[in-house]
Amino acid sequence: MSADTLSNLKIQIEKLKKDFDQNQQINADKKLIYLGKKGLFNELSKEIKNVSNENKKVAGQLLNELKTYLQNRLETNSSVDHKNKWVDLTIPGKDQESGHVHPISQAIEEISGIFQKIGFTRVRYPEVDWDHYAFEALNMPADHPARDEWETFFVKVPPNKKMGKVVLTPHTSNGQVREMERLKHQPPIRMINIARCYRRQQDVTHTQMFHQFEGLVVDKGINIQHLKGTLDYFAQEFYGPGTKSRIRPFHFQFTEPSFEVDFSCHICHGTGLIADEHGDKQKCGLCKSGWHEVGGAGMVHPNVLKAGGIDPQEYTGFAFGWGVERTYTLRKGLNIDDIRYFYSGETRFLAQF
Ligand code: FA5
Repeated sequence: MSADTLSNLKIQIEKLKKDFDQNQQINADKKLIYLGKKGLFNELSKEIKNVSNENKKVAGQLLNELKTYLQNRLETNSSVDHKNKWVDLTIPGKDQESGHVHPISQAIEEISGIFQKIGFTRVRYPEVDWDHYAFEALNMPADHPARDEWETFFVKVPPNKKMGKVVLTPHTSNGQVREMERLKHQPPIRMINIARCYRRQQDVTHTQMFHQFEGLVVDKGINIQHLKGTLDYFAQEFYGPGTKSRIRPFHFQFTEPSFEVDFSCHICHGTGLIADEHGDKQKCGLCKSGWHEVGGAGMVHPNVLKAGGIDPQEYTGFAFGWGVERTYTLRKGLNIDDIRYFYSGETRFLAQF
């Protein structure tokens, strides 16, 4: 047991030395990380309490040697010769690492551009909004069971008599009636609303904060073909030529009919099968079915048009709402199996984009 602890300590000392030698930071930072009060050396020294009494002396010696090693290295690596007090100005400086736009912000810019090319206007609506816009005006009256699907965070403030409680928006559909109001109930409407959304969900495909983009088109004579054409256009623009879209019957309270939207898989091109090294067909490992689901869509429910002051006898519309993270991770060449990485602050992950 005690020998084990001593050999563990030796391993950790070697690891720390290696880590120190590979660390490219400037000396002042390294000094703080390794020899600072809360530095790695002091952390490791605490291990001595686990070493048996008979081995404590050896452990102490090893730690002293480690400290001297680190101190010497810091001194020899320094561009300042402390003994002679001169500075070697010819030593090249260290490049400042420059950051870049977050991959999800890049995706948002690209998505906005794609829709702006076909006449959609990018809008922003509150991410902390009234229940009225998030649910009530979307044909989900108080206590309607459909509300449960949105796993909503409610804000602890007094409710408004007309607008209800305050919520962290669980979807960008809150922008639908707001846009109808902004345009004084006068179609044509062609909006793309991209914003943060919040839900009580967390796993490899869900985060508590995520982004959605919501399209809304309202005009005279708008039908499902316009929706399908828009989906196909986006599929080709965002995922590349040959990508197809598919709609499947679904249910949302605020669209009728409603659909789930899928895009064809870029690996197996919608077949669900790929050939292995012997030419035999195997199930596609990415999609398993040929298609990836990205979100919902449908024809705007007459009650939603009415809530926005638009006559459903005169106008019709379509709407769609998809997750930016989900849409982005399905892109060719990206193999992101956990969307939580986007918000982990892990620079080794983010630097790849
Ligand atoms: C909606 O939110 C509807 N508002 C979409 C809609 C708009 C339908 C307009 C019809 C007309 P849904 O709950 O399925 O639908 O979410 C849509 C997409 O948002 C999901 O497919 C997923 O891509 C993304 N999404 C939902 N919850 C999360 C989450 N917690 N983390 C990451 N992405 C999420």
